[in-house]
Amino acid sequence: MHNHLHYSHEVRTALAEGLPVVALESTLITHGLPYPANLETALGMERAIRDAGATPATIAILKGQITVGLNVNQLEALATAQNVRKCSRRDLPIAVGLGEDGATTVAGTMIVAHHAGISVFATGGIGGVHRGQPFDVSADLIELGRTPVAVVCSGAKAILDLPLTLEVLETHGVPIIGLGTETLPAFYTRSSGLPIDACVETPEQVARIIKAAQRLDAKHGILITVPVPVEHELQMDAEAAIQQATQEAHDQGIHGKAITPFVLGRVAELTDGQSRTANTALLVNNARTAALIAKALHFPV
Ligand code: PSU
Ligand code: MN
Repeated sequence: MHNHLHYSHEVRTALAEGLPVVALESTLITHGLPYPANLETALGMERAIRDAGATPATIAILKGQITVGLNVNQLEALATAQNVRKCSRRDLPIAVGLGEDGATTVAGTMIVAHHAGISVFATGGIGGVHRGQPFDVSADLIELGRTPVAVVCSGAKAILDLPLTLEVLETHGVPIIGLGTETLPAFYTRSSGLPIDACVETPEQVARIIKAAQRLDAKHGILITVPVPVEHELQMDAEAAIQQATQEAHDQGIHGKAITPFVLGRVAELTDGQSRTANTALLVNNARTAALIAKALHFPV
């Protein structure tokens, strides 16, 4: 355990006792979902992890202090705050050095989780390669290539170029495992049709792969993909809504950090809220699944 990190009492105790802990990111709270859905989802993910018998550790930077495990008041403050810095690898020293509030992305959360000794992390979709902009590659992919944390997700953000994202992950040596799926999940829907590296059926099998990577002294992460639950899969054509929203963002000159919130908000409108239902359902399901994997890692049968 690194002492430059601040731990909640609950997380500190769980780590000291060698109990299963699941890391959670905070960018989905500040930049991924609107209030109050963001707070409800964050609390729902924490509850799912506790119900499954593990301890949740939501990670963020509070006034420059890297914090592992947030209480309800801290989650609520983040969920309603404006102008929180979105912290990927390059942003962490800035937020810490300047005493700012920061929300960690997948990359930022992996770095802190690894320092804290947490090896399983749950989220919705990782960053990836942007459509039509093959040099706009999320730092998430590079981090997966160099930090040994298992990331449980439902694929990449729906607005990305999935085939190119898979190519970059392959280059960086990141295994992509499907838990209950033979293809890469497409976030709002269960299958993109794209091939992945292995299909397994149980959290115990995932734990065996993580253990094998640890024995190999692997420096890279592992991507564990879990499809959105069948009953919450988007029924309409997600692709058409995503393309329309992306075109509107382009036409209105929206770019940079503003693109994801704009596109996700428009997709929610265009799908009558169905995309948001799928998004929250997969987040809670991934949290629960990550807890089962963490338990299988800590208490092998
Ligand atoms: N997926 C979503 N919404 C989000 C994100 C992912 O549906 O807001 C966040 C995650 O925190 C992810 C980050 O790590 O976006 C990637 O951002 P970038 O492309 O700037 O690296
Ligand atoms: Mn990006």
